[in-house]
Amino acid sequence: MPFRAHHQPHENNAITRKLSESPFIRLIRPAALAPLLCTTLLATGCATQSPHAPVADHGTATKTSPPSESSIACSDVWYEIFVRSWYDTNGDGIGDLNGVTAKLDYLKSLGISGIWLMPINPSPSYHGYDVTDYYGINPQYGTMKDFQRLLDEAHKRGIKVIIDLVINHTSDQHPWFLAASNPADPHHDWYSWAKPGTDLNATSATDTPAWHATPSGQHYIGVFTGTMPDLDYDTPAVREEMVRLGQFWLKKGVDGFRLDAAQHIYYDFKSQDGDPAVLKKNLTWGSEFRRGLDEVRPDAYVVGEVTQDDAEKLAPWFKPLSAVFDFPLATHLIDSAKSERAGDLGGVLARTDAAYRKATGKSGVDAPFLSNHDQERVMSQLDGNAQHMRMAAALLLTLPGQPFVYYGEELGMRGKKPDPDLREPMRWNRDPHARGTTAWEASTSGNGSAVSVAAEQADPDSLLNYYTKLIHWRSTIPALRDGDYRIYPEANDHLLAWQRADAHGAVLVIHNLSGQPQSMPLDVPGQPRYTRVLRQSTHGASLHDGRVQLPPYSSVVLQ
Ligand SMILES: [Ca+2]
Repeated sequence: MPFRAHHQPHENNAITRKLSESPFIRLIRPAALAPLLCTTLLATGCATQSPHAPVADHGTATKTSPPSESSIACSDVWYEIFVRSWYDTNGDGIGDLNGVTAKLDYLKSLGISGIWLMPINPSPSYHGYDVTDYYGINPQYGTMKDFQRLLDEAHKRGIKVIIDLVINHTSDQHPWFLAASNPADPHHDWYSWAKPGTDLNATSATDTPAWHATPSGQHYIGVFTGTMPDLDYDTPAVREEMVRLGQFWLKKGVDGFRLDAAQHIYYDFKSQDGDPAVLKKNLTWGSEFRRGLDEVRPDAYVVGEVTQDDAEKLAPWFKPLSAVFDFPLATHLIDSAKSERAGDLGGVLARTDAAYRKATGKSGVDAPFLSNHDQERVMSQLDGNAQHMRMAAALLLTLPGQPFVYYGEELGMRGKKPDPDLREPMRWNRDPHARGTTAWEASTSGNGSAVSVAAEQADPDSLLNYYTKLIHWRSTIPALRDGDYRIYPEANDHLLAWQRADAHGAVLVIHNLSGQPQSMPLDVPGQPRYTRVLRQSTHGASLHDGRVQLPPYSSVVLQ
């Protein structure tokens, strides 16, 4: 289901105040302002989505403009935050919810329109993916009041907030599981127990032992580890509880969820890999959950973690959920940036778009990303090559859908496994020990003082400013943000080109992945004629004699 913009009057007022302070608005004579605002509104139709585009939100223009197609398919750039590593406001070295609030203006200036908070519930682990109280806030991160303030402040800035919902499994210290070992307790049926004849050596869907023993010698399923017992979704009370849980957080004001381990709700054993009956049960559950959320908030954005290796296997999930993360695409994007060759990426994008369009009847539903908290950071995958990093970012941020950026990615932070090294403290200052920088673990991944917000904000050519520029391309060019994907034929393997088209017209995006200048013909039969360079990531792109000339490692948008 498409994401619908969440318009609240108080948000719009906040944006009006912000805009009246913006240099862009101040530069324009009042007489010129009204038509410009109207035109822009009609073109974007996405008032709370475009942080740096001039947004008409005062009265008449909003009311008299019919909702445009683009307001239905508004495409946000999301940002994944590990709260523990983000920003510490009380000096205990641990990031906190007030720290997220404190840095909303940083995200706003980057152009982010939504944040995904990794688990914020109480949990015995540092990462939080084993919850002991789904209705509470991890006391290390703050209080429910802090969370409410974070939601209010984010919404004032037009930034949506989704939270991680870790509902495939609980912690083995969750009161439900502690009670469940008693077969007479109603919670016993909330988990899956071995019966006589069960193969206790079975391999789980994540390639670990599936069965684990309690101290009393009963065996239960834990698809990831024994400390994460899987809930049994065949038990109606479990499904009802999780709908209640989703509704609880929507009523608090969250804008949706990231569903952890979504495919493992019913996919427990390796032997079930690719089993259509298991997929069907998962999708049926997803639809039931979605209907429950719809009762409170039909526009809630729900993005699922489904680790499958091609778009055909991901496509069915786009019916119950708003989107699933595009894991296979991430690999292709990084491979192309690294090899400086398009390879099959153009074909992958076309097949992906076709698969999702077939499943949903829409374009632009994808949730692309480069890496997340479970994967080697992009800059490490690219061996620290700054040009390749820029190309990967440019590919990501010119795609259809709702791209996700992992915190620190925009700085070029590095990090390889083990997991804690993928989740190191966000680098705010040149000095890693500066006040506010979290210290729950040391920064060991070789992120020097130059890889910091302070250093990169001061450098116009920094990766941070590159991300900011690309995200703002997206917020100021409606077709780039909300348009659908159309393949554009080109034969040069160092180039990647695609069209993005909406009701207002098409733009052509071209990336030169290589370190050499490249040129490309634009007089392709059957394709629109592009005659103007609308944006370029570096200087020196030009159009003449029916060809576009591209400097090394550059991206352009043509109209
Ligand atoms: Ca703290």
